[in-house]
Amino acid sequence: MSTNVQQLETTKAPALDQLCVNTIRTLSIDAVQKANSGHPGAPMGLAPVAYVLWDRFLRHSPANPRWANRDRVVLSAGHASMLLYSMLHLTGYDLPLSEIEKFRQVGSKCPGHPEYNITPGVEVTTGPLGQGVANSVGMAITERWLQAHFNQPEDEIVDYRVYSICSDGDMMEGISHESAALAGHLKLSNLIWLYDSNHVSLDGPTTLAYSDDVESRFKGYHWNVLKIEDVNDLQAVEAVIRQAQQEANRPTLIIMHTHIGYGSPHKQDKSAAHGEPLGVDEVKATKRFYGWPEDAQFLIPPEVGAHLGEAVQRGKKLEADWKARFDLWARKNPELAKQWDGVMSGKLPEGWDKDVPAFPADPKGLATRESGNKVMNSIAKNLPWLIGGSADLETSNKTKIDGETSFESDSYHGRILRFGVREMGMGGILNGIAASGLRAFGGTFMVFSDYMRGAVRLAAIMELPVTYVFTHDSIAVGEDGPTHEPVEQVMSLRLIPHMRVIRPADANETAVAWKLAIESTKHPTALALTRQAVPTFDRTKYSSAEGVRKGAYVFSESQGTPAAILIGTGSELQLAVGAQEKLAIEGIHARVVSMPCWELFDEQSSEYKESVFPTAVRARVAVEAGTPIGWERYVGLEGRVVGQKQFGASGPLKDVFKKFDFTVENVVKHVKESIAAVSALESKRT
Ligand SMILES: Cc1ncc(C[n+]2csc(CCOP(=O)(O)OP(=O)(O)O)c2C)c(N)n1
Repeated sequence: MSTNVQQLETTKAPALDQLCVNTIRTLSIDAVQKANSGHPGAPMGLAPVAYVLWDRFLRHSPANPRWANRDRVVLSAGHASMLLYSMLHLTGYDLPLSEIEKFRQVGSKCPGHPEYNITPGVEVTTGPLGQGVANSVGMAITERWLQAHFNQPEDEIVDYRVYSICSDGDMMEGISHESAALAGHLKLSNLIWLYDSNHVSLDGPTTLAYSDDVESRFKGYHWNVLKIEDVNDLQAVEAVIRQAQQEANRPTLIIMHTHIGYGSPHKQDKSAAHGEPLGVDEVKATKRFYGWPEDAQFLIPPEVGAHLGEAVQRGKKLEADWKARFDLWARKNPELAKQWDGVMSGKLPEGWDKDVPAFPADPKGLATRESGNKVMNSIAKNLPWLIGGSADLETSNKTKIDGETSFESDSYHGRILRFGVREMGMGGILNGIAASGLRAFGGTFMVFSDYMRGAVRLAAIMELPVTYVFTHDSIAVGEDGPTHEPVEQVMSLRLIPHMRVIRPADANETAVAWKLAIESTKHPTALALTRQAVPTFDRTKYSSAEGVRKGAYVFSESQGTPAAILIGTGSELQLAVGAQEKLAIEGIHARVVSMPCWELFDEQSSEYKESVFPTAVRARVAVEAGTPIGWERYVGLEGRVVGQKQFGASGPLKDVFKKFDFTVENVVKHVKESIAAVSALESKRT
């Protein structure tokens, strides 16, 4: 590919436009150069597209980045963050130049990759390639759902578009396949992906590993596919985006032929422009090519500032016009207006949990996936913007919202999301929905949570209150065998900062767990639910399930001072209770603690923690049908863990549990061992 200045294409744009485009480029170049870190190449190539999109199409309000009916732009190629920061700064968001000058420095509003909650105007956190495009599908789904739910025949208050700027890397990642396929199936014509096809990725030319026929691929997904041969032809860019907007039945992919590092005499079209500063001399040479003063840094010509800054007034006007429409609509539809307020503010409607059932004691009980379904439905009835579904496991995950229709291309009001067998896509889509205000849940088998882990982690980073319904939460899955039996998943979800993992023991704990998930405003929640029936404990005999709110609670007190503490989670709480009863017969007093959520327990006061786990009681046994790694933190060095160190086995649940020693007898044995270990230590001390 050509790389010298003479061969570079010349601009076809009028002077002010060109000045704007080059300002975007040079701001990006200068910020990366100053930080001595970052990715200048993509912003240099994409600047004309960003300029046309923001200048001629976007309906946004820089003075109010969270205006509900704004168009969304998701920069899925998060490494090109300086493109976005340049646009946000130039169009008048609260992102001063001083922040751009601190690009990639601690505390800057311009971190290495765009981060939700840090930079006004950044819609979602991106960086792991592919996630952003999946988020954009979730946003487009939300827009269609909001339209169906709130718009009235003569009063429309929702009509925004969702754009995503994506790159070769996004296209290569599997999550883009999953989410694009679903977007095509759902005919999300409000969705436009702008694909930066520059034929270069980090290691070199994309030909090293990538020869997809992207056009055919997307046509196969039922997308409208358009092309821009030269993004420096601003009129062509404008015409194609306009054409994309006309499409009424399909999402649109615009394949744009661009040059990474456009204008750099020695780095254009090379991976050298991808992920490192151009270098002082190359910056100068590039600026010369742009006709830019080569020593100027962070230069914004006044006419550029004035022109792009018009977005602020334009946005205020757009928002004011919308507000007038909105007020009229709200007067006519007061009930809906209340709901709208709830969606946009995150406030739950009054009485949202009034129908959550209390489950009567029942030794036979029911699976927590079953009780979870009942609880979820009782909430869904009073929380109209709770939507969700599963990755083709509805009957297994029990995620069906009763009496509701599916969200489909001909029924966008449906609240049941059908993700197909696409866990990764589901994870990213859920984040896009949650970032748009709806309360979203998604289900799959616990073991497949690994498939969507990247998105789960991002939900935690973004502090989005997504709820994951992860059923079949242990080797108790049984016959399906080791591939379907989670061993390390529950614990590994606990490793993700800011996550809440709740593994309720019975139906009443499940009710509190669901309530906590819905009350959460800042934490994603993973519900670990059983496939098999578990007894519903008699709460007149045992403590109230409200204890779940504290993460761990004394479920069953010992008679007299406890010699040991038994900790149970989920389906294994019953083993702890069984062991307590057996030990009591032998005169060994043990306390049972139910510990469905580590994270909530860790947030409690020292006094509360001491009241549940008195320091003096060091004989402790945790019982959880998952990896024992990590439980040391609560059972201590003399404690024991009845856990699952290896992969499971195929067989009836009872046999599998027996094979791996999940029995009351084994728990009793471990308690005695722990008591002996503590005694041995104490006798050595005396
Ligand atoms: C999931 C994921 N894998 C790897 C990376 C690291 N990475 C960042 S950019 C990049 C190359 C992407 O190339 P492309 O998307 O073509 O971007 P361009 O070179 O056009 O800037 C890679 C591998 C990442 N950010 N996310």
